[in-house]
Amino acid sequence: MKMTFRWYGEGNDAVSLEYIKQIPGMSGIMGLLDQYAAGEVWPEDVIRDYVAHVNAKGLECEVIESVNVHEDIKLGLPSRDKYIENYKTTIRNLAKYGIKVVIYNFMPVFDWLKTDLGKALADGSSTLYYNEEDIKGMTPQDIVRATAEKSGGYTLPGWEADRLSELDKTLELYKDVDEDKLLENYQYFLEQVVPVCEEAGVRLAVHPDDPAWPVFGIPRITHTVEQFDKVLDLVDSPANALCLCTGSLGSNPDNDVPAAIRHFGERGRIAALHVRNVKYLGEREFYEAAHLTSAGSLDMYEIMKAVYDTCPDTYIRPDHGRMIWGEKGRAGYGLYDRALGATYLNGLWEAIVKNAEQ
Ligand SMILES: [Mn+2]
Repeated sequence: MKMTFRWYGEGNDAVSLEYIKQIPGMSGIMGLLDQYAAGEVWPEDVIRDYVAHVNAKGLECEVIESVNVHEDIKLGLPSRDKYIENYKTTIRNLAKYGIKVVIYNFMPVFDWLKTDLGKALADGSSTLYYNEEDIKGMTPQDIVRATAEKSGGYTLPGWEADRLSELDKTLELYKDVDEDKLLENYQYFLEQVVPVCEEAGVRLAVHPDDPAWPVFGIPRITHTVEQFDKVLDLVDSPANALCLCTGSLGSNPDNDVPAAIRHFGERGRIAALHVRNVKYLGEREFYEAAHLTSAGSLDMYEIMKAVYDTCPDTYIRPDHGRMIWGEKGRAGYGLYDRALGATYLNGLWEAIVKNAEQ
């Protein structure tokens, strides 16, 4: 297992690489270049400089997140071929500089969705929160506006302004796309991109829908074990893999997260994990809790044990943290609570490893 940390790039993250390096047991980062819109090629020289910069601080950069899939690919529009070619070029460019895993998602229109980015908890910390009741009174346009207003001026992955400015048009186009059609469009994408990944030595890792159910009646096909089985069967290759995000998949209590890790780990199809805890408050209502098992509703020991038993060589990062100790920053991506999370997960890991060696 390699413990990593998400980092948004110099000038785009309140957390420095120096601080990340000081977290015990941190091997590297999961990086991203969010200056590029979905469908654009990530240029080779920019990737080269980015990786060299991270390496110079004593950290690895083997995982890249948020190489976003252009909406036209998900919609199956004729223009998709151009964007698929660009995607292949980006994969090849990333592989040249040592990237082994590329995390992406196949969520139409919306990426992750929360109804409050700074919900106050009883202990004075704040966190991301979702309540389906709040969504019911909102249009998709409302939620985009609310999320942008609460971003604190930080870019939020999946909420790129240029993409969302076309929201009305995009929502109209999705009226003709049901789950079967979306899966068909997904297959078209994977059939072209996965062979390029195999050749380049990169594993594509799809991130689950967050939350793990459809929103605003838009189809979503990556939030249950059965759906992921279908996705993995579209192109049966180790390069067609998952980034199992425990907090996204686990937002729905019907998903047994440790069992899902075992299922896909045994199939050899987990390339990376985001590990976070969630606390259920009611039907489709939850907040992102501290990583500790007792702070939320997921069993973090069982999660790490399932990783150890079925995919021990994977990349992990502590996912979203709360804002604690007065820290201000990008929602979910402060330093302190994620560092605590990494340390806690490393502690669980040490105990699991030592217990297994006895
Ligand atoms: Mn995640």
